[in-house]
Amino acid sequence: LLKIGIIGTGYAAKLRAEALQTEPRAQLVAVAGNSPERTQAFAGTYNATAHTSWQSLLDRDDVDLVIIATVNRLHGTIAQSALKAGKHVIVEYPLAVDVAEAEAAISLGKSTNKLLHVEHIELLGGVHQAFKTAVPQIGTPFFAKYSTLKPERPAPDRWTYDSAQFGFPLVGALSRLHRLIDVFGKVDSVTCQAQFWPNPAVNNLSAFSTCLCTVHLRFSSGLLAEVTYGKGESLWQSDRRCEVQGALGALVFEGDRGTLLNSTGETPIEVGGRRGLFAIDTAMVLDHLLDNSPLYITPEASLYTLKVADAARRSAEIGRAISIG
Ligand code: NAP
Ligand code: BLA
Repeated sequence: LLKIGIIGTGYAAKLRAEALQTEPRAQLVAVAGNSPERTQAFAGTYNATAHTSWQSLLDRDDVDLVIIATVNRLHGTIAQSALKAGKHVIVEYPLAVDVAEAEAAISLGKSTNKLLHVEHIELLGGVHQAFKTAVPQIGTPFFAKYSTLKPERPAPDRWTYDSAQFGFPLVGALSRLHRLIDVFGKVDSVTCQAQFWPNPAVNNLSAFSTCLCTVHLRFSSGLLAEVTYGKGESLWQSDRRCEVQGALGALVFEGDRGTLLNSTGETPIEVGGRRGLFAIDTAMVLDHLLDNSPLYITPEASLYTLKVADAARRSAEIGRAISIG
């Protein structure tokens, strides 16, 4: 029986704990959270021990696997400490907000011979599966446009609206770049613009009320992609749309609806759901640890996308294109 500790008590942590409740091969034994009340409540619900710090959870000898589902800023440090403590690690994306920290965690995973798995549930979702299956039907793709905009009014006083906790927007929302890199491969260069609106209602200089990033990616294949990501109270129009144009046709995904366009007209594409993805990820990790079955992603692949996202951050800062080494 694999004994599991969860760090975090929010949405992802809850779905992990629920997945473990129906899992005969594993048992949730410990949880470490931020606010003591929420940690106690979480521990009570799932019959685990509450810890006031993630360090004390890592000190336990009976924990085999740690799930890191707390704010992004802490991912890299906790992952490294957990591996040093001899634990297997699942970390929700991003592996770290900083490239050097992510690299250090990956080499620790290798030297300790423990599993380091970075969750990328967007790859498991119905839209991505349908997208990946349909891409060969449009011939050589040359242009992609992917936009996720989320108006939220008023801007919440949450860690996801604080650059110090979330990281650069495309680092925190790494899945937006990772989806495209998973399908289209290596990136040669990146140009990015980022806008932030301050949030005077929050007593914290790294908090924003809106962020909006647009990045252009030149893939090694020659494909050009434009990715827009934004959230907050200055946005008035929501968007969740991905479009790819190719020599023989185009694919458009709007929300959960997919369409193939080509010389014969328009054909709807069947798209599966995006529920239960944390449970699928959890089961795949247990299958991997206990039966040696393959995982759907490597930490190196996640690191590569993190490098592209970090290049986008630097590009926005200096106002010029950045080549990916
Ligand atoms: P969430 O619901 O906001 O939970 C965040 C957790 O971090 C809570 O336990 C919260 O505790 C704690 N926390 C908040 N501020 C903190 C601070 N300053 N220092 C230490 N801990 C703090 O977030 P979530 O959606 O579960 O996201 C957790 C991780 O999963 C993130 O890395 C995210 O990128 C990743 N992820 C989430 C999803 C998703 O669908 N939600 C999908 C993919 C990846 P308190 O509430 O007590 O403050
Ligand atoms: C991703 N969702 C995320 C992330 C955060 C949240 C912090 C990681 C950062 C990012 O990629 O943006 C948080 N998502 C939320 C919150 C809500 C939300 C607070 O929808 C509030 C309603 N997540 C959900 C729900 C679904 C969901 C209800 O909370 C859908 C059933 C799915 N969230 C979901 C998926 C991802 C994600 C599939 C991966 C990102 C992607 O698909 O690109």
